Parts: sequence; C-alpha cells; structure tokens
Amino acid sequence: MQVSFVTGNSGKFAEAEKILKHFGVNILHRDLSIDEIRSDSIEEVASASARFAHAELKEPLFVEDSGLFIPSLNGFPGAYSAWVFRKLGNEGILELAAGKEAEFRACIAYTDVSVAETFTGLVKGKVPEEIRGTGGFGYDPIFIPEKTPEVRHSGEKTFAEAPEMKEALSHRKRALEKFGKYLEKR
Ligand code: ITT
Repeated sequence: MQVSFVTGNSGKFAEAEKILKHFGVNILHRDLSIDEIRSDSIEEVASASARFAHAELKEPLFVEDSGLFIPSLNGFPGAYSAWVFRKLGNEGILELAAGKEAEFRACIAYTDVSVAETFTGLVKGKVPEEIRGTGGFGYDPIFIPEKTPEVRHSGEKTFAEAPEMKEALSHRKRALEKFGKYLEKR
C-alpha cells in the first residue's frame, strides 16, 4: 500500500517511513506549503491541514501535527511548538522549564476520498537541566522519557542521546502504530 506524507520536516518523514514499513505501507514525501490554522489543539490543526492538502493533491495522504507540552506552563509550547522552536530554541525552553515534567504528543490526520481519521500518540517525560545529545531533531535534546522497564536508558538519557530509545517509545511511534493497524485493515 502507498500513501503520501505531507510534511516539510525530514526528521518526521524518516521516522514515519521506518515505522510504517513494518505494516507494509510505503510512504511518499510531499512537501506542500500549508497555511496551518491557529488552534491550541493539535488534532484540529492536523485535521484542517489534511483537508487542505487533500483538496490540493487529491490522493490518499496524511499530515502530522506534534509538539512538546509542559503542564506547569499550561501546555506551552504545545500546538505552537514549531514557532516557539524557531523563536526561543532549546535554550529558551530550558530557561523556562529545566527539571519540569513534559510530554510529547503527535496527531496524525489521514484523508482520502471517503474518510477523515485521526490517530494520536503521547510520551511522558521531563526536561533535563541542560541540552544533551546530537541525534533526532527539534526538542529531542531536551526531553527525557519516563522510565520503562523494557527500554534501556529510559528515565536517564534524552531522545537525542539515544535515538533507538526514541524509535521504541516516541509519541510519533505510538500514533503511527495506531495508523498502521488501521491501514492494515482497510
Ligand atoms: P510539518 O511540515 O510536518 O508541519 P513542522 O516541523 O512544522 O513540520 P509541526 O508544525 O508539527 O512540524 O511542529 C512540531 C514542532 O515540534 C517541530 O518543529 C519540532 O520542533 C517539535 N517536535 C515535534 N515532534 C518532535 C520530535 O519527535 N522530537 C523533537 N521535536 C519534535
């Protein structure tokens, strides 16, 4: 099966390609410029972007909206993560939230001629005291996932220090697995 992933973020695309392969799904990279709506909800943003992209490209496709949510900052930067990353970077978030709880969330919105579905994934963790690691992208150097017994380094290293750990338990992996199972049944 083949489906397009509309994204300007090559880090997201590489992660999705690897995970969806396990479900027999081949993805094509489409880099369409989308004017995202402004909303606190990544589900609303993803759904609106998928509708927009489908009207343009007229093929089965998905988009993904994601972000880092910090409960003690009322969920900031949340749905505004891309903009905040450009303005403040990881240094800025550390100044606001070093040592605080955080979670990554991802929402995939899939659309073809007959359906519009969303799939969400989440991973809880915390912000370290300093930037650590060079792997991954975006906020990966400032996110330590919660400890899980099955995964080495969880609760200790950042996603950027241990990309194999990110592969095993990220928000994107969790959303993509739900999506992959859905596509398998179609
Ligand atoms: P799109 O073209 O797919 O929209 P984007 O990078 O603009 O790409 P979003 O609008 O979904 O993506 O913004 C999410 C931001 O949150 C993104 O720019 C990253 O800075 C951050 N982010 C999302 N997932 C992440 C991950 O797995 N690791 C690190 N940072 C992540």
